[in-house]
Amino acid sequence: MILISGSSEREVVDLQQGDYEEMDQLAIARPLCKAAFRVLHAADIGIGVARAIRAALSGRPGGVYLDLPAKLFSQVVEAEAGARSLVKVIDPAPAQLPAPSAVKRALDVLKSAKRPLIILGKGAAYAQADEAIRALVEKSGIPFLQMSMAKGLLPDTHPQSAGAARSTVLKDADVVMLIGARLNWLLSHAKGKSWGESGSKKFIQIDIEPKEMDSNVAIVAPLVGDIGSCVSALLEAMGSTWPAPPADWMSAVNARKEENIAKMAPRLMKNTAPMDFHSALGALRTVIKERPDAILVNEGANTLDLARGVIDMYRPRKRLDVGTWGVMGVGMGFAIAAAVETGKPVLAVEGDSAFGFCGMEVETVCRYNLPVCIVVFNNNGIYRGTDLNPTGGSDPATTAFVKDARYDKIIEAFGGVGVHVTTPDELSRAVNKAMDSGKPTLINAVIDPAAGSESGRIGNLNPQSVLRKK
Ligand code: TZD
Ligand code: MG
Repeated sequence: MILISGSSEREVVDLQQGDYEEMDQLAIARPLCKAAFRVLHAADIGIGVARAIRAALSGRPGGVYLDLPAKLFSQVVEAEAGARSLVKVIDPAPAQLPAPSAVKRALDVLKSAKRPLIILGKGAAYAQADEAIRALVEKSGIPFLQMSMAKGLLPDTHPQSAGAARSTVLKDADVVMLIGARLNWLLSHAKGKSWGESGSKKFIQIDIEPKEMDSNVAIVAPLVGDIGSCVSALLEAMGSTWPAPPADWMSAVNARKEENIAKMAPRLMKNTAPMDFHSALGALRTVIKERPDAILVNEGANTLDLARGVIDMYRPRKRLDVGTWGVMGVGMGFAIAAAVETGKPVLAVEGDSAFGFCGMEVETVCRYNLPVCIVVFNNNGIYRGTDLNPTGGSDPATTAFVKDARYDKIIEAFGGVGVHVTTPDELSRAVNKAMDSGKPTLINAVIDPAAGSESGRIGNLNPQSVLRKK
């Protein structure tokens, strides 16, 4: 993303003389962006934009800020000189080939594995090397996990998908090959109970960013390069015969998968009011199965964590969520951008609190008549709607919202379609209708306020009281 913004006059800002909207925007943007540039002369716009494009797209992609002070806007150049000053950016995301020795090292480690695992991250999805990645995974025969925004790179229903046996494979694998996935908090930094015995694993890591290696634990086989080139190099070096992973590992993974899928199935099919997260998500899971090209936007706590596990994705880059930073309020912006950019129907599954951070954008959705269907999982609050004020005072708990609010009325104010549903059947009917019609729709989906848990599925990250622990 390149953010281009006007800014106040340099002289006034630099001397802090009190300008209208005075702010040193470049300085503020710099620590938050991959690169930040300022253009002071009209003749430099071409080169400024070229630098911004290259910075955003090369290596590990990232956001770039381009600062255009007020004085620039009044400048003029001859049309012809202006046209000549524009720069065509040649090869903005150049291939970065891995060293052959690094490819061999990675394959040697992979071959030695008794219980191998592949983890695909969003970097793998961004790389748009879908065919090569699928070929590598299938040729290796290794079980794989897909991080949230990698979901759909291979279908979540693929026979090698270990999504339903996540905790088993993380704990028991002996060699883990990361493809465009960071060992950040979403993977518990590769430490702790969920990763089994400490030191029990070897990591192979494919990433375009050399600094990513050894970020949290030692990487025995770093493979630095763009993912398409790295994966192709691995495929070629694997040759035509590559041994399948040991059968006992595959059957252990499959047994756990089947057990977990069978355990989950009845929870996803319950068709009663009030809905809980699982029964509502069970309905939406079918919608996406039948409409694999739709784009799924997702934010919230329980609404996010459970949807990630329940809703299978079938195509790459169709799932947009809060990502590594877990920021609430991205949902409507993502939904609008996805609808405008692709013209495809968008399903935005929003916690009621998450929706509150960006809900006013339904006006934009209606103004541009975008094919966006918003489902607000209304459980009367943040995580749960049943919390009590711990001080005993008359104010509601900080996590509890107005009871039984009708979010569907909000979109009606702008001419969109509002629907109030209380059962999974009603929910799927309403979503299918919205997706067929392409009309801006907001569905208020009533969820049992007692169904959620604090912080969704990441309550383990909350600080624990030393006293309570005893
Ligand atoms: N503020 C911002 C900008 N981002 C955040 N992630 C938070 C606050 C903290 N936070 C979460 O991490 S999830 C969440 C907040 C406020 C909302 C959870 O409530 P919800 O979801 O209604 O969206 P569920 O389904 O009730 O759990
Ligand atoms: Mg909620």
